[in-house]
Amino acid sequence: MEQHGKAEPAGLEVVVTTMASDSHTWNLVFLQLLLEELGHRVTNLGACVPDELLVAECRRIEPDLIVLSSVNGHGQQEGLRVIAALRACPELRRTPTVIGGKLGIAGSDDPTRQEVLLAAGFDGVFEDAGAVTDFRAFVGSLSAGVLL
Ligand code: B12
Repeated sequence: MEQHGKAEPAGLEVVVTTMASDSHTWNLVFLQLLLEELGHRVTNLGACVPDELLVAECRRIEPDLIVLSSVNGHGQQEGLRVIAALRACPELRRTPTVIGGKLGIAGSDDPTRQEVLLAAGFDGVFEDAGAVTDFRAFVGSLSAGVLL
């Protein structure tokens, strides 16, 4: 498997961020603490991150994993825009990138959302009740080198 980022035995280098419209922060704090507890290093870009800054920071950090979180209901729309910008950078084209939270305004039961986001380039979409458990398993497989 091709190696991405600067993964060391000590854990993954992870960027946690939300997107331009979203001012919620406790979701980001939660994800940072969860990932740090699992032994990974986190750069938390905070709320309302403009696309240009998000992409520039990811290019600078060259993370092993990018985690987008959104809860204000615009996550799907914004996620589609941001994943296109990330995948347009050769160095981020294959960086594992996931999105989660409350991604629309009609709850988590939109059957097409996951499909659309995965087709757009995300490696994982975590939205429903089991989101955190599934995310932990995803991160575990990444650490074990399964997806790197
Ligand atoms: C506090 C809050 C605010 C505060 C935020 C302050 C701050 N500094 O964060 C303020 C007042 C600013 C705010 C504003 C708004 N809010 Co608000 N807010 C909340 C509230 C009450 C709590 C959010 C919170 O902190 N939760 C604690 C964290 C830890 O939980 P969480 O965010 O849900 O994240 C969990 C999961 O979603 C999941 N998760 C999140 N991201 C990810 C990513 C991955 C990869 C994974 C695996 C899991 C995951 O893990 C977390 C832990 O379980 C929620 C309602 C609620 N009870 O959830 C509404 C809520 C999120 N807000 C909502 C809305 C609509 C707004 C506004 C649009 C309201 C308005 N008309 O102005 C604005 C939007 C502002 C903006 N530009 O984004 C809606 C979103 C609706 C939707 N998605 O369908 C909610 C759900 C309220 C509601 N029921 O309608 N809000």
